[in-house]
Amino acid sequence: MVDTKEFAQIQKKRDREKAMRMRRTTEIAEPPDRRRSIMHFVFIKQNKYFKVYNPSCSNLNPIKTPHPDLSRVMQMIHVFGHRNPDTDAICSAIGYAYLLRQKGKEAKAFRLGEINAETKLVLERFGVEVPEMLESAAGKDVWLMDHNEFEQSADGIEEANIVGVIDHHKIKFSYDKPITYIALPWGSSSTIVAKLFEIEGIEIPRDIAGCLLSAILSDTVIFKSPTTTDVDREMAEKLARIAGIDDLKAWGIELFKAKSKIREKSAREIVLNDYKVYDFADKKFLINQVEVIDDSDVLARKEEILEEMRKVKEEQGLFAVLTMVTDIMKEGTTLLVVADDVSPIERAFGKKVEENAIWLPGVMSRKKQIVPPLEKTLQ
Ligand SMILES: [Mn+2]
Repeated sequence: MVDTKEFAQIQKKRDREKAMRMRRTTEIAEPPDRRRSIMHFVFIKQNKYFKVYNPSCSNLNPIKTPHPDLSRVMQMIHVFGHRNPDTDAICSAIGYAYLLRQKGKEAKAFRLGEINAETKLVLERFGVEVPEMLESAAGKDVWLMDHNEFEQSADGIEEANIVGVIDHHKIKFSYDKPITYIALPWGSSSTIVAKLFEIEGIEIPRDIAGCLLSAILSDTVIFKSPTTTDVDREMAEKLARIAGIDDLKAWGIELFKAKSKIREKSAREIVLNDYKVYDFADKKFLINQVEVIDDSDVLARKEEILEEMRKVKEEQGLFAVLTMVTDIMKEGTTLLVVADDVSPIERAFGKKVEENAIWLPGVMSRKKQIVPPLEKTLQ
């Protein structure tokens, strides 16, 4: 048993140590030369948004035990979104790399694949350069944007030094050391980036605002997707004012028109338009999405598309290839299905697959309305 006196002494000692730690943290934050390298972490700790960030604590006590990565802090940070990038993957990376640079870090946005027609339109409209392609992340300091699964990330990600993650997808991430992980269930990663500008008190330039705005419109399907939150709407309006976009919705439709120029695309390009590969209890699903203003162009080519889906399934040894043909005006999705066994898919959506298709009214979002029911049925 510990007696009261001894207990009080232990308590006192602990308080003293805590005070020392706190003092160190403040001291470290002050010298201007060191400030740059660790300000990020100190800022996060002192900020009222602490809970949201849930940052690593080891970074706060570098004098006592030098953090192994302090020496690398000024190395260039590679910021990138997922493979087969969409507008959010590209624009959130462009926005966050800019924000990091404003905070005195060396950071650059990269891409993990060719940009789509929509992203191209956005970058041209706001005069932003297409990010460089990243061949391998091995040995590099990286920030993952708009994804957290290694399967969707860069080659060599296992050998990269992950500094942080900003994402709005389900968390399937584990790492062998503490990092900054910012996850919020908002409509786009670009909304989170815009919020970070606000929190840091850094002004968003016009071109970055245009990129972030476009990514919000794209990811939320002009606010029609059930993933949309009030924060997305608020942020989009604020960004539109900065970017000089008067009619948000008209710009959104223009983006979707660019994205859905299906006639110019080959069946293969349609099947691999915007896909992600998922592993549901060892069954690999490739789930692709095509968002269109009018689905008749795509559905007229259904047989040709199904044929290509069968080829992709064979080539990649998949259990199923699904193509969501989402009509943003009708607000629904025709799910094209090629699978070893359609029964789990039928159970997941409570409907029969007829002629390789299921009509799903109201379904707009892969991650919220397609992935969860499949995962639930299969696991
Ligand atoms: Mn996204």
